[in-house]
Amino acid sequence: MQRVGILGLPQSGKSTLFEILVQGAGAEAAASAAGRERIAVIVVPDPRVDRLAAMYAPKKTTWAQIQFVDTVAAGHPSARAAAKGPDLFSGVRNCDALLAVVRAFDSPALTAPADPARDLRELESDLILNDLAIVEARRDKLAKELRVGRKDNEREHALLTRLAEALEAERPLRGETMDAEEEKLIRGYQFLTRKPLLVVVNQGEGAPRPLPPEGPHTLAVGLRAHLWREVVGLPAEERDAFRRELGIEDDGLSLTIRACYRLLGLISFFTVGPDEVRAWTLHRGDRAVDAAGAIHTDLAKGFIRAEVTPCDKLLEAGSEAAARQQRHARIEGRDYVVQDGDCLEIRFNK
Ligand SMILES: Nc1nc2c(ncn2[C@@H]2O[C@H](COP(=O)(O)OP(=O)(O)O)[C@@H](O)[C@H]2O)c(=O)[nH]1
Ligand SMILES: [Mg+2]
Repeated sequence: MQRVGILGLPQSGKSTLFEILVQGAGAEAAASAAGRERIAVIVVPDPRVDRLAAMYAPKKTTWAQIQFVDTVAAGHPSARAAAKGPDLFSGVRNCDALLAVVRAFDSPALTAPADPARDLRELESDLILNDLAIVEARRDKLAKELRVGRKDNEREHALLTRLAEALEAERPLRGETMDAEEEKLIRGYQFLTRKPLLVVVNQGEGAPRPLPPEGPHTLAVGLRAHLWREVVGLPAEERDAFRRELGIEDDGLSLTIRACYRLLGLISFFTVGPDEVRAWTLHRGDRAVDAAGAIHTDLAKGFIRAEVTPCDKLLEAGSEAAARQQRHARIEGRDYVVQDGDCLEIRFNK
């Protein structure tokens, strides 16, 4: 399951967004063992799953899931002093992506007027310093080894030198190109500025502010935390009507999750039948054999072929038989690149 860590300066609206996600999905949040984070497993809303479930009336319907982590304020001077270096971000270190909430509304609790670009710079520079501390500590150790003639980590030393240069020039590592071997060398460090970043500009109630520029592995969306918090506070059946009244088309949960999927390059495929209709998560570009492996390692090991029907065609046809008759079902091999919305049936040798 993919994990997204929410970061931001104090009072930017992190916890408000987290509540929107938790309540919107009808989930529950749990405190982490250290007590510094709250974690929630969120069911990914997907109207395609609803429609497939209506068609099959299965015994069980399983939606995809994604995890969100709400942290204590990062980048706050007192938080910075309290937590020594890397520890400040320990709660999001093992996340697949980071979500930075920046404040674009004026808050009575804060004297500084809203300046999303300034806050984003401040947060990014905290992340950069955190990565730089790790890079430098490791590079010093490797340099000592090199001096006494131990050359086995020469490649890593050269790479870390390059990364240190980027960080010192205040360039996050998201923009650095690395080959597969280099990726592997640094994977264990979990560099924060290497993680894809979703910037959520909390627009407040006023005129929306421009979004920061998007870049490599960086997306930006606008959010109206207060308003959307009110909407999810209503009973589920009243939410749509209230949203229409306010002229809000989207809801915070769907918008945030869609953005995370886009940021992480995720797609969904489905398995369908009278027992279960289920959504699964893959990376864009993954093959049929990877989809089989997501379901069970045995299915990947014994993979023979996949029967593929795009779910919109299946829903249009109304039944598997009709979809076959209309030639929407195809047989594909292990290297078939799975498309978002494919319904897959994997044939395999036990
Ligand atoms: N006016 C306004 N206040 C907001 C908005 N979003 C959050 N707040 C308020 O800002 C304060 C901090 O929000 P919170 O989510 O706790 O921020 P955190 O410190 O980043 O977790 C709370 O009093 C929120 O009610 C918004 O969109 N508009
Ligand atoms: Mg908070």
